[in-house]
Amino acid sequence: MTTPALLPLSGRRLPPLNLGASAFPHHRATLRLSEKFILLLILSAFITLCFGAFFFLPDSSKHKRFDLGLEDVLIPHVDTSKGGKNLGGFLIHGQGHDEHRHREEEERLRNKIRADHEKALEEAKEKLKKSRDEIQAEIQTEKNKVVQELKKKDSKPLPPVPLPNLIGINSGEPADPDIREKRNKVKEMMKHAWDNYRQYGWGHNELKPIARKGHSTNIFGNSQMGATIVDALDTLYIMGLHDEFREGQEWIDKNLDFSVNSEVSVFEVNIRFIGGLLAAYYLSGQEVFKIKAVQLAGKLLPAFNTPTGIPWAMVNLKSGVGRNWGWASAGSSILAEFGTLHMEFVHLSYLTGDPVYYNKVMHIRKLLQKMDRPNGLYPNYLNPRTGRWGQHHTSVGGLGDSFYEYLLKAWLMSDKTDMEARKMYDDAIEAIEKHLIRKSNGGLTFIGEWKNGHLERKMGHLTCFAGGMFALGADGSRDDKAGHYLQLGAEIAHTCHESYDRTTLKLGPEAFKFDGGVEAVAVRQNEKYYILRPEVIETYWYMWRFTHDPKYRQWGWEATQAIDKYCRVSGGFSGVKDVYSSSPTYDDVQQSFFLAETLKYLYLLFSNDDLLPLDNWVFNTEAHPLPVLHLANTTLSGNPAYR
Ligand code: DMJ
Repeated sequence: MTTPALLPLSGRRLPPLNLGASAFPHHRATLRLSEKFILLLILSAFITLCFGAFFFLPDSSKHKRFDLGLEDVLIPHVDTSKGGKNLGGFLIHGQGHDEHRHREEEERLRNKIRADHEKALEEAKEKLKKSRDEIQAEIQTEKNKVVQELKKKDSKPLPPVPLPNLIGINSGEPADPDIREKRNKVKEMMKHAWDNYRQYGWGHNELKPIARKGHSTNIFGNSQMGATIVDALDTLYIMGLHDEFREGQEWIDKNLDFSVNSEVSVFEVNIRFIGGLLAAYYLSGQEVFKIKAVQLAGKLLPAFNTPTGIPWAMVNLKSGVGRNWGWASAGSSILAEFGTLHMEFVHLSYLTGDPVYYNKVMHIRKLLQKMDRPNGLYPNYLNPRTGRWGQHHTSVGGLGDSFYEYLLKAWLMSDKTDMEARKMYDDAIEAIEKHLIRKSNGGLTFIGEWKNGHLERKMGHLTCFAGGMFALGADGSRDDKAGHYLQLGAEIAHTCHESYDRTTLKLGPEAFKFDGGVEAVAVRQNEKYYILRPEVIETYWYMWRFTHDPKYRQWGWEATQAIDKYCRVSGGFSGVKDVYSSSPTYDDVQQSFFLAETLKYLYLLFSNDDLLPLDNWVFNTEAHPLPVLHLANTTLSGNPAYR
């Protein structure tokens, strides 16, 4: 008996059900079946069973019978000692039973089958009488069940991992009342930024504090993934803003969904989302953050499907299709983007026991190691199809910056065992010092940009992070040049402070020049803005940790006051368009990194060193702290022993 033979029962074919198959591609076939079709299928199976049972019942005259398992037809108290055999659940009885009793039972069985059959037919007819709306509602219920099942499957707990030593997550209260007050001021600013985002931009990526509505940029595609929530979590945590942390966690748990048809920046999503989620996981121990980080990482992996394994800059989270920025030289991927995945991806492999993430970033490293470097410098552009450099432009600011930072931090994060990363860092920094770092006529050390054999004497705000990086890398440097690198860090911090101090607002411009009598000042109008960036304050904090020179706290306090005075509005904090103007206009964006980085580094600057000590924590480039992994004598090649 086949299903089509039953179709006339319904009198008409229902249109095939569409249970949102696009959302659940692997359930596509099932979900397209019509509901009636499913009913009829069940019915036909039942009828087949009934008729089969009816026609193939053994003849009782042969005094043998199979127990069908129906309670009301069971022969009670079968005694196998009287010749009955138990064969794997089927009972075969011996001869000598009363024939009349068997006929009666057989008749009763036939009647029961007939009655069940009729009942099933009635039920099926009832179902077929249902209105379209009722059927739709039932479909919806079934669909919800499938969604719930899938969710359960997706969020199944990951293998347990022994957590590294998580030291200093609840410390840092300074004894000095003046410093405590400054620290509290920073916390109050965080609260102002968060509360306004909470009120006007909740769930959007960022906030427009003047228009008082959500904001997003192309780095997040057209998604609404709550970038500010994810980016801010660990800052909330270390500041003790636990209610705010919990509302963020709740939103992430209920709403953060990566199955969106949105083309996002692999780099930005990695540093802000994966970094933010991993840090929140390590600080709070809440599994949801780890699970979300791993889900998201899975969505980024298709970006690595290029001929060389160098990932595309962007990937569509739903389709997995990747591409590069239109503006990048010759279709290239960007050094600071594909070179800033290492920390997060190593942690993903550590936490999941799956080497796929580790292998992806190690492949990038190996490929870079093999390539010729003009003057020992890494160009910012690399074509992921050909594996060849694009334009020979090298920068420690935008397009290059965090690649160098991650070489150093890979070494630190490995408990200083990843010597390959340390060597690459040392080699790169040597070439940078030789070709890019100069002293201005006025005695300011600056880092310029190398463009096709020519040094541009311009430094970006982004480049100012390098002061902290040099200080962080001083210990363990080649030829014991620790003092030299700490000094270099101090000089960069000084130069960047000058770039702030020489403005009207005491906030630094986006880029500043050292040319034609100009020193640490922006020349072009479109380089005079300050968008709440953290790099200068980041360097103050590292320099403070390594030297405890009070000037770094002083400079940090100057910046705090300037931000509060010129960037604070009633709806949050905004960037300003011209730091040299006494009546600046706002850009109306509260960047997520303001909460993730700028305010976190300020808070750390006014905290004791036992809050997130640098021997135990390494900050990713978005200031998300990740613990040092003590992996000496181990590999991350998927050995379950290290899960
Ligand atoms: C942040 O997202 C990160 O620090 C990144 O490495 C560079 N730019 C911004 C902040 O300026």
